[in-house]
Amino acid sequence: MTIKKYDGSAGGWGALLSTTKHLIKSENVTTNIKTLLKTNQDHGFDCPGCAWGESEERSRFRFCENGAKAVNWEATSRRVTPAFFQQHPVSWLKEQSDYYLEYQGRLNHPVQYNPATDCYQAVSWQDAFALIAKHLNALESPNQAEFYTSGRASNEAAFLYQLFVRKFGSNNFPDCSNMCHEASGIGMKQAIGVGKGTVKMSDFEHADAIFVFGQNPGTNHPRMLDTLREASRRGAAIVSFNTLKERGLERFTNPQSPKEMLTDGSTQISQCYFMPKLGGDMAVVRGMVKALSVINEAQLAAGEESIFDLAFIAEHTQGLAQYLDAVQATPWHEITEQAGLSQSEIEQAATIYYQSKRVIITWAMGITQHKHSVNTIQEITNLQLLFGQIGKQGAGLCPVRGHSNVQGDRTMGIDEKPPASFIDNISQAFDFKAPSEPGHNTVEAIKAMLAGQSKVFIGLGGNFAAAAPETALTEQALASCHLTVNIATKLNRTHLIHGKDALILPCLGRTDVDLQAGKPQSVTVEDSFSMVHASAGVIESDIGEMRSEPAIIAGIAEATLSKQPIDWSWVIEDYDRIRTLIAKAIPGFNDMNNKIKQPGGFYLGNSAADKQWQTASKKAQFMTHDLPTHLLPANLRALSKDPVFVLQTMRSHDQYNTTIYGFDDRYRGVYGERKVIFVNHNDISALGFENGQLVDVEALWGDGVERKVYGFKLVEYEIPEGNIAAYFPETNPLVSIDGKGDLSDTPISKAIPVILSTAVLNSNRVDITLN
Ligand SMILES: Nc1nc2c(c(=O)[nH]1)N[C@H]1C(S)=C(S)[C@@H](COP(=O)(O)OP(=O)(O)OC[C@H]3O[C@@H](n4cnc5c(=O)[nH]c(N)nc54)[C@H](O)[C@@H]3O)O[C@H]1N2
Ligand SMILES: Nc1nc2c(c(=O)[nH]1)N[C@H]1C(S)=C(S)[C@@H](COP(=O)(O)OP(=O)(O)OC[C@H]3O[C@@H](n4cnc5c(=O)[nH]c(N)nc54)[C@H](O)[C@@H]3O)O[C@H]1N2
Ligand SMILES: [Mo]
Repeated sequence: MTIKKYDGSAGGWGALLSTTKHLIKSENVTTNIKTLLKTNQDHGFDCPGCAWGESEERSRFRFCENGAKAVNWEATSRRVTPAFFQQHPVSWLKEQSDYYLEYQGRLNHPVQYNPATDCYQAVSWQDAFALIAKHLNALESPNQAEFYTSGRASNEAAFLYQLFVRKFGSNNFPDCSNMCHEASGIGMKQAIGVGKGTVKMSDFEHADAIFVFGQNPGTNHPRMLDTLREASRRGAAIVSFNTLKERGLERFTNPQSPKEMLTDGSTQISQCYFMPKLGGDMAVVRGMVKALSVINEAQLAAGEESIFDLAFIAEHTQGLAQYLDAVQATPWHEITEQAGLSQSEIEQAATIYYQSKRVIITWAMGITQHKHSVNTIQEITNLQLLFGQIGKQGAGLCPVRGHSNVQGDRTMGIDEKPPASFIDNISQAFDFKAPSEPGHNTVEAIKAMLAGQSKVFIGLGGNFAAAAPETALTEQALASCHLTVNIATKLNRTHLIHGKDALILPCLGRTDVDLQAGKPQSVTVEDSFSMVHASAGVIESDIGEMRSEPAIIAGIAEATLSKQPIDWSWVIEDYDRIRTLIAKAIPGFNDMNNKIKQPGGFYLGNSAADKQWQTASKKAQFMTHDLPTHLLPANLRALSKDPVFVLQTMRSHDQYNTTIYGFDDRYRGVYGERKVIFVNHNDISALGFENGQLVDVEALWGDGVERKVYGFKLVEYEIPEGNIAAYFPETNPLVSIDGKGDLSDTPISKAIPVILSTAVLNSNRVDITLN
């Protein structure tokens, strides 16, 4: 392992070199280069890397280093065949690293677990579908099955999946969103009547300031850096709040700009970079509003106009007085203690905010994976409402989604608690009574499986065992099922934690040409800006027995329900037919087949952006909450006699969620190792430890359960004292299944109270490196 401080800008030659390295290492160099050139182009495919949108100027190449990694990873010529499974029993595969499992290549044949040999073995599609139907139809209640979705599934796949499951009789739709942006949806829905971001891509061209909270775009949304770079060059203020110094938020060289590349130029991204404590963002925003209220009062006293947008507030909102009372009642010492920023830093941020006519606020997992995430998002919304920064050009709220179609999947009804209107629409369009009782989210699904209430798990993509909290319990939950089914492109840990019966069903990915009845098909996705557009794979390779996700879902549905409520086989012969059904049932999708032919697709609209508030009061709602107390130093100290740290679990530059592409985290200067803990220099000294030392990490959830991971290397880093950071999924055993966000139920993976001790053993899975 090497640690080498990264002094360059994000992007630049490093990104280009890394893209090239990944291309060259792949077995399909030319095909993959050609493939990359079709990423995010009209008539190309939507990048499976992230849910950032496209600017209207679509002639340019639109891929980034990490998009290239995602594409290469999928477009490998390596194959996991039935012969591979015959040679490698499940018990052996379980001992291998996550990297090893996915590196073996694309799954190319449906396989079924054989307990006699402990191996998966080839099965026909027909027998696989029949086995699923047998298990599902034997259940006492349709609610005894869990239907998981990861956010790569297309609109077409997701729509068919939910239609099948609802006709079968359940709303049990745990999904990756439950672990991701759930709080954004809930927080905004209550406050402004819509659970999606209110901005369009073009708004970034008009914003005077962009506030970025709890997000690492250099790694996770690299195309967003391009947008921020343009904004910064035009003079917009970019203000970042991040507990870590993330290189991509500081400086960026666009690898697709010949001038910047040749002149070694780069663009400063953030004008101000604040490093609050983990979970301190709600206090930061409260402090900003407090500072702004003081400025406001001074203005009024001087006989000047209010700095708040009083006309907007009067016409469009409710609840301001109560909120301002709460702000006034929150003392500065409470705010600064929680925020980990000084009053003057917060005032500086507030000044930039109010001097900017148009402000966009973006956020991701640093905001959504906390206990108080819904409250934080509502505090952010309050600030924007106070200044009329929603529903005008260049302004608004922008939760930056994760998986490339996670937003679309929700629109299509992958929702365990669907609104009544959605259920009515499905019931009417397909002439059956869709179930209205709420189903299970991710955490509830794990609990239902553990309790023996749910007996079947079906995963449409994803890696449930590795992504979900409390690895030991999640694995126990899956292993207790009568049947586990995974529809997947690549082998992963979830496939090895199998039920009594188990199937792995190999599917086509985003980059593959999808032929049905001899004709290539396209699917559609929705980005973070509510743009729906078509995506068609471009790679023709040896797909063996792989089938498309819609075809697999249709196969399962037909075996289980026969031709109810639709003729499944007929519908998948031409995906226009699926879209006709979507158009019939989902608002905003009328004439979908035509609308997706427009370059760039079509905009679904956003009621809040139109200043239509779909809340009970028909107004935008200021939401008033107390600041959280669980992360206050005194409360942390009470958990142990040893120093208690707050741990966030996050992504390295070389991973896609549970998919590990490699062992480097270039911008953070870590090479060849993933089991690291980023920690402040002073904390290392105070503990009497040394930089580079191995430690064991124990979580303290106060429930007496031991949750520990072993043998992590300390890496000195710019991070607030008392806060530490490490990668998931290695640290998921530390996340408690009961440590959930209020209202969102999202596992708290950004604030785990832990203690560190000198490593006693260095166990865990053996990691196998590429070279
Ligand atoms: N290459 C790549 N792209 C991806 C993914 C991937 O794994 N790899 N995953 C996709 C998915 S599903 C998602 S959801 C997104 C995730 O995108 P991000 O949200 O950027 O992902 P994380 O790595 O979890 O990073 C969290 C960031 O927030 C900061 N942070 C953590 N806690 C706090 C806090 O309390 N306050 C503040 N202010 N900052 C905090 C961390 O330091 C870090 O910079 O990316 C998507 N895109
Ligand atoms: N501790 C901690 N835990 C977290 C997080 C965190 O920050 N910290 N982040 C959470 C977040 S934001 C998310 S979104 C979840 C992610 O949870 P998931 O979405 O469940 O996990 P992924 O790692 O994205 O899934 C990877 C697998 O998807 C399959 N796959 C890839 N492409 C396709 C495809 O096109 N079709 C199909 N059918 N399968 C495909 C491959 O087999 C691959 O192994 O993890 C969550 N877990
Ligand atoms: Mo996510």
